[in-house]
Amino acid sequence: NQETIHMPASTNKTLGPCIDPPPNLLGPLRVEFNFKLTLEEVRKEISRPLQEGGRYKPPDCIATQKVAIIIPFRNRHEHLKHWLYFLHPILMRQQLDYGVYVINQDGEGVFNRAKLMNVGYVEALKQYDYDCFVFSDVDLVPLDDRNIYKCFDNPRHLAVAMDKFNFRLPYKTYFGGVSSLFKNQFLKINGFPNTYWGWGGEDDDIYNRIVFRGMSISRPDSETGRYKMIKHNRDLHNEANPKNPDKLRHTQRSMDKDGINSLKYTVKEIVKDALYTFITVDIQAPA
Ligand code: BGN
Repeated sequence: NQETIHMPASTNKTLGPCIDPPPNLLGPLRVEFNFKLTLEEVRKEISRPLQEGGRYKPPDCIATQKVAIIIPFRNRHEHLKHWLYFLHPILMRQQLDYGVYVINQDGEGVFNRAKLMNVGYVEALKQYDYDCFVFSDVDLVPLDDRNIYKCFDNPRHLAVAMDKFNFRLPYKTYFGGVSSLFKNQFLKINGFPNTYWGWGGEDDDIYNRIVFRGMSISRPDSETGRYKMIKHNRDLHNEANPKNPDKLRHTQRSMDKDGINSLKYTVKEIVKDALYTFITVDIQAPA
Protein backbone atom coordinates (compact mmCIF):
# COMPACT_ATOMS: atom_id res chain seq x y z
CA ASN A 1 0.00 0.00 0.00
CA GLN A 2 1.72 3.09 -1.32
CA GLU A 3 0.09 5.49 1.10
CA THR A 4 1.62 3.85 4.14
CA ILE A 5 5.06 3.37 2.57
CA HIS A 6 5.57 6.89 1.27
CA MET A 7 6.32 9.62 3.75
CA PRO A 8 4.29 12.79 3.45
CA ALA A 9 6.30 15.21 1.31
CA SER A 10 6.63 17.75 4.10
CA THR A 11 8.53 15.58 6.58
CA ASN A 12 11.49 14.83 4.38
CA LYS A 13 12.47 18.04 2.71
CA THR A 14 15.35 20.28 3.70
CA LEU A 15 14.18 23.86 3.89
CA GLY A 16 15.91 26.58 1.90
CA PRO A 17 16.45 30.12 3.16
CA CYS A 18 13.45 32.49 3.02
CA ILE A 19 13.71 34.79 0.03
CA ASP A 20 13.85 38.56 0.15
CA PRO A 21 11.42 40.25 -0.18
CA PRO A 22 8.89 37.81 1.33
CA PRO A 23 6.53 36.71 -1.46
CA ASN A 24 3.14 37.10 0.26
CA LEU A 25 3.21 40.72 1.39
CA LEU A 26 0.11 42.83 0.74
CA GLY A 27 1.60 46.35 0.80
CA PRO A 28 -0.75 49.05 2.18
CA LEU A 29 -3.16 47.73 4.83
CA ARG A 30 -6.55 48.80 6.14
CA VAL A 31 -6.34 49.23 9.90
CA GLU A 32 -9.22 50.27 12.18
CA PHE A 33 -9.44 50.16 15.96
CA ASN A 34 -13.16 50.94 16.23
CA PHE A 35 -14.18 47.43 17.25
CA LYS A 36 -14.12 45.55 20.53
CA LEU A 37 -12.56 42.15 20.77
CA THR A 38 -11.72 39.77 23.57
CA LEU A 39 -8.34 38.16 23.98
CA GLU A 40 -10.12 34.83 23.58
CA GLU A 41 -11.38 35.91 20.14
CA VAL A 42 -7.89 37.02 19.10
CA ARG A 43 -6.48 33.70 20.29
CA LYS A 44 -9.13 31.77 18.34
CA GLU A 45 -8.50 33.74 15.20
CA ILE A 46 -4.72 33.86 15.02
CA SER A 47 -2.95 31.55 17.48
CA ARG A 48 -3.11 28.39 15.36
CA PRO A 49 0.30 28.75 13.66
CA LEU A 50 1.95 30.00 16.86
CA GLN A 51 3.91 28.15 19.49
CA GLU A 52 3.35 28.88 23.17
CA GLY A 53 4.61 32.28 24.29
CA GLY A 54 3.81 33.98 20.97
CA ARG A 55 6.59 32.27 19.00
CA TYR A 56 6.57 31.61 15.26
CA LYS A 57 8.81 30.16 12.57
CA PRO A 58 7.93 30.16 8.88
CA PRO A 59 6.87 26.60 7.96
CA ASP A 60 8.53 26.34 4.57
CA CYS A 61 11.78 28.28 4.70
CA ILE A 62 14.56 29.15 7.13
CA ALA A 63 14.36 32.77 8.32
CA THR A 64 17.61 34.70 8.08
CA GLN A 65 17.18 36.43 11.46
CA LYS A 66 15.81 35.46 14.85
CA VAL A 67 13.78 38.44 16.03
CA ALA A 68 12.59 39.27 19.55
CA ILE A 69 9.77 41.84 19.58
CA ILE A 70 9.91 43.77 22.86
CA ILE A 71 6.90 45.79 24.07
CA PRO A 72 7.25 47.98 27.18
CA PHE A 73 3.90 47.82 28.94
CA ARG A 74 1.63 48.76 31.81
CA ASN A 75 -2.19 48.76 31.97
CA ARG A 76 -2.76 48.83 28.22
CA HIS A 77 -4.53 45.50 27.65
CA GLU A 78 -7.01 47.06 25.18
CA HIS A 79 -4.10 48.21 23.02
CA LEU A 80 -2.27 44.94 23.34
CA LYS A 81 -5.25 43.02 21.92
CA HIS A 82 -5.34 45.25 18.85
CA TRP A 83 -1.56 45.09 18.47
CA LEU A 84 -1.61 41.27 18.57
CA TYR A 85 -4.58 41.07 16.22
CA PHE A 86 -2.88 43.15 13.53
CA LEU A 87 0.82 42.37 14.06
CA HIS A 88 0.87 38.58 14.22
CA PRO A 89 -0.50 38.11 10.69
CA ILE A 90 1.90 40.77 9.39
CA LEU A 91 4.92 39.20 11.09
CA MET A 92 3.91 35.80 9.71
CA ARG A 93 3.68 37.18 6.17
CA GLN A 94 7.12 38.69 6.70
CA GLN A 95 8.35 35.12 7.31
CA LEU A 96 10.14 36.00 10.51
CA ASP A 97 11.40 33.60 13.15
CA TYR A 98 10.08 35.69 16.00
CA GLY A 99 8.74 35.88 19.55
CA VAL A 100 6.64 38.58 21.25
CA TYR A 101 7.73 39.72 24.73
CA VAL A 102 5.50 42.07 26.71
CA ILE A 103 7.53 43.62 29.52
CA ASN A 104 5.08 44.68 32.20
CA GLN A 105 6.22 47.22 34.79
CA ASP A 106 5.07 46.04 38.21
CA GLY A 107 3.50 48.51 40.65
CA GLU A 108 2.39 52.11 40.27
CA GLY A 109 5.77 53.85 40.35
CA VAL A 110 7.00 56.17 37.58
CA PHE A 111 7.12 54.44 34.19
CA ASN A 112 10.46 53.80 32.48
CA ARG A 113 10.16 52.79 28.82
CA ALA A 114 13.86 52.42 28.02
CA LYS A 115 14.67 50.39 31.13
CA LEU A 116 11.81 48.01 30.31
CA MET A 117 13.27 47.60 26.81
CA ASN A 118 16.67 46.70 28.35
CA VAL A 119 14.90 44.10 30.50
CA GLY A 120 13.20 42.73 27.39
CA TYR A 121 16.56 42.32 25.67
CA VAL A 122 18.00 40.31 28.59
CA GLU A 123 14.88 38.22 29.23
CA ALA A 124 14.27 37.36 25.55
CA LEU A 125 17.86 36.10 25.27
CA LYS A 126 17.19 33.71 28.17
CA GLN A 127 14.43 32.11 26.04
CA TYR A 128 16.04 31.82 22.60
CA ASP A 129 19.20 32.74 20.70
CA TYR A 130 17.83 35.98 19.21
CA ASP A 131 20.12 38.07 17.03
CA CYS A 132 17.75 40.98 16.32
CA PHE A 133 15.56 43.04 18.66
CA VAL A 134 12.56 45.10 17.62
CA PHE A 135 11.33 47.55 20.26
CA SER A 136 7.73 48.66 19.80
CA ASP A 137 5.22 50.78 21.65
CA VAL A 138 2.01 48.84 22.27
CA ASP A 139 -0.17 51.43 20.51
CA LEU A 140 1.54 51.49 17.09
CA VAL A 141 0.36 49.40 14.14
CA PRO A 142 2.11 49.61 10.76
CA LEU A 143 -0.03 50.49 7.75
CA ASP A 144 2.19 48.63 5.26
CA ASP A 145 3.56 45.12 5.67
CA ARG A 146 6.60 45.92 3.51
CA ASN A 147 7.96 47.62 6.63
CA ILE A 148 9.85 44.52 7.74
CA TYR A 149 10.32 43.92 11.48
CA LYS A 150 13.93 42.82 11.17
CA CYS A 151 17.39 44.34 11.56
CA PHE A 152 19.56 46.25 9.09
CA ASP A 153 23.17 47.34 8.58
CA ASN A 154 22.51 50.30 10.87
CA PRO A 155 20.05 50.64 13.76
CA ARG A 156 16.64 51.03 12.17
CA HIS A 157 13.88 53.49 12.94
CA LEU A 158 10.63 52.01 11.61
CA ALA A 159 7.91 54.42 12.77
CA VAL A 160 8.83 57.27 10.43
CA ALA A 161 5.34 58.36 9.35
CA MET A 162 2.87 58.23 12.22
CA ASP A 163 -0.64 59.56 11.77
CA LYS A 164 -0.34 61.73 14.89
CA PHE A 165 2.62 63.54 13.27
CA ASN A 166 0.77 63.94 9.94
CA PHE A 167 2.66 60.98 8.45
CA ARG A 168 6.02 62.75 8.76
CA LEU A 169 8.97 62.67 11.13
CA PRO A 170 8.28 65.24 13.90
CA TYR A 171 12.02 66.12 13.71
CA LYS A 172 14.97 64.67 11.82
CA THR A 173 16.60 62.88 14.76
CA TYR A 174 13.35 61.33 16.03
CA PHE A 175 13.90 57.68 17.03
CA GLY A 176 10.67 56.92 18.93
CA GLY A 177 7.83 54.44 18.49
CA VAL A 178 9.34 51.40 16.80
CA SER A 179 13.03 50.61 16.25
CA SER A 180 15.27 47.60 15.62
CA LEU A 181 18.87 46.76 16.48
CA PHE A 182 21.03 43.71 15.93
CA LYS A 183 22.47 42.31 19.14
CA ASN A 184 25.90 43.69 18.28
CA GLN A 185 24.47 47.15 17.52
CA PHE A 186 22.62 47.13 20.85
CA LEU A 187 25.78 46.10 22.75
CA LYS A 188 27.89 48.68 20.93
CA ILE A 189 25.76 51.45 22.53
CA ASN A 190 25.65 49.71 25.95
CA GLY A 191 21.93 49.17 25.42
CA PHE A 192 19.49 51.88 26.43
CA PRO A 193 19.54 54.31 29.38
CA ASN A 194 17.96 53.10 32.64
CA THR A 195 17.60 56.55 34.16
CA TYR A 196 14.85 58.24 32.10
CA TRP A 197 11.86 58.04 34.46
CA GLY A 198 8.57 59.37 33.13
CA TRP A 199 7.79 60.62 29.65
CA GLY A 200 10.28 62.03 27.18
CA GLY A 201 13.87 62.01 26.02
CA GLU A 202 14.85 58.35 26.29
CA ASP A 203 14.46 57.86 22.54
CA ASP A 204 16.60 60.95 21.87
CA ASP A 205 19.25 59.52 24.20
CA ILE A 206 19.23 56.27 22.19
CA TYR A 207 19.64 58.29 19.00
CA ASN A 208 22.63 60.08 20.55
CA ARG A 209 24.21 56.79 21.59
CA ILE A 210 23.96 55.46 18.06
CA VAL A 211 25.61 58.55 16.56
CA PHE A 212 28.34 58.67 19.25
CA ARG A 213 29.25 55.09 18.34
CA GLY A 214 29.69 56.02 14.71
CA MET A 215 26.55 54.40 13.35
CA SER A 216 23.78 56.04 11.37
CA ILE A 217 20.01 55.48 11.23
CA SER A 218 18.38 53.21 8.69
CA ARG A 219 14.78 54.09 7.76
CA PRO A 220 12.05 52.93 5.37
CA ASP A 221 10.60 55.53 3.02
CA SER A 222 7.64 57.56 4.25
CA GLU A 223 5.07 55.46 2.35
CA THR A 224 6.30 52.11 3.67
CA GLY A 225 6.83 53.60 7.13
CA ARG A 226 3.26 54.72 7.78
CA TYR A 227 1.75 53.95 11.21
CA LYS A 228 -1.55 54.31 12.95
CA MET A 229 -1.54 55.04 16.66
CA ILE A 230 -4.34 53.79 18.90
CA LYS A 231 -5.79 56.88 20.54
CA HIS A 232 -5.51 57.13 24.30
CA ASN A 233 -5.38 59.54 27.20
CA ARG A 234 -2.09 60.37 28.88
CA ASP A 235 -1.13 57.49 31.19
CA LEU A 236 -1.02 57.86 34.95
CA HIS A 237 2.48 57.91 36.47
CA ASN A 238 4.13 58.80 33.19
CA GLU A 239 4.26 62.58 33.32
CA ALA A 240 6.82 64.48 31.27
CA ASN A 241 9.91 64.56 33.45
CA PRO A 242 11.52 68.05 33.49
CA LYS A 243 14.89 66.46 34.38
CA ASN A 244 15.05 64.44 31.16
CA PRO A 245 15.85 67.21 28.63
CA ASP A 246 18.96 68.20 30.61
CA LYS A 247 20.15 64.59 30.84
CA LEU A 248 20.30 64.53 27.07
CA ARG A 249 23.24 66.91 27.06
CA HIS A 250 25.32 64.29 28.87
CA THR A 251 24.69 61.16 26.84
CA GLN A 252 28.28 60.90 25.63
CA ARG A 253 29.59 60.89 29.18
CA SER A 254 26.83 58.80 30.79
CA MET A 255 26.32 56.10 28.17
CA ASP A 256 29.28 53.95 29.24
CA LYS A 257 28.02 53.59 32.80
CA ASP A 258 24.23 53.79 32.33
CA GLY A 259 22.96 50.95 30.17
CA ILE A 260 22.84 47.21 29.82
CA ASN A 261 25.98 46.98 32.02
CA SER A 262 24.22 48.66 34.96
CA LEU A 263 20.75 47.15 34.58
CA LYS A 264 19.13 45.96 37.82
CA TYR A 265 15.65 44.49 38.15
CA THR A 266 13.80 41.47 39.47
CA VAL A 267 11.41 39.25 37.57
CA LYS A 268 8.12 38.80 39.40
CA GLU A 269 6.34 36.49 36.99
CA ILE A 270 6.62 35.02 33.50
CA VAL A 271 3.37 33.92 31.82
CA LYS A 272 3.39 32.24 28.43
CA ASP A 273 0.15 33.03 26.64
CA ALA A 274 -0.60 31.59 23.22
CA LEU A 275 -0.01 35.03 21.70
CA TYR A 276 2.86 36.50 23.77
CA THR A 277 5.21 36.01 26.69
CA PHE A 278 4.19 38.36 29.52
CA ILE A 279 7.02 39.23 31.90
CA THR A 280 6.22 41.28 34.99
CA VAL A 281 9.26 43.05 36.43
CA ASP A 282 10.14 45.21 39.39
CA ILE A 283 12.44 47.91 38.01
CA GLN A 284 12.85 49.80 41.31
CA ALA A 285 10.77 52.75 40.21
CA PRO A 286 10.58 55.86 42.36
CA ALA A 287 7.04 56.33 43.77
C1 BGN B 1 10.25 64.89 22.03
C2 BGN B 1 10.63 63.98 23.17
C3 BGN B 1 10.68 62.55 22.69
C4 BGN B 1 9.34 62.19 22.04
C5 BGN B 1 9.03 63.18 20.94
C6 BGN B 1 7.72 62.91 20.21
C7 BGN B 1 12.06 65.05 24.87
C8 BGN B 1 13.47 65.48 25.27
C9 BGN B 1 13.58 66.98 25.36
C10 BGN B 1 13.70 67.66 24.05
N1 BGN B 1 11.93 64.41 23.71
O1 BGN B 1 10.17 66.20 22.48
O2 BGN B 1 10.97 61.69 23.76
O3 BGN B 1 9.36 60.88 21.51
O4 BGN B 1 9.00 64.49 21.46
O5 BGN B 1 6.62 62.95 21.05
O6 BGN B 1 11.13 65.29 25.62
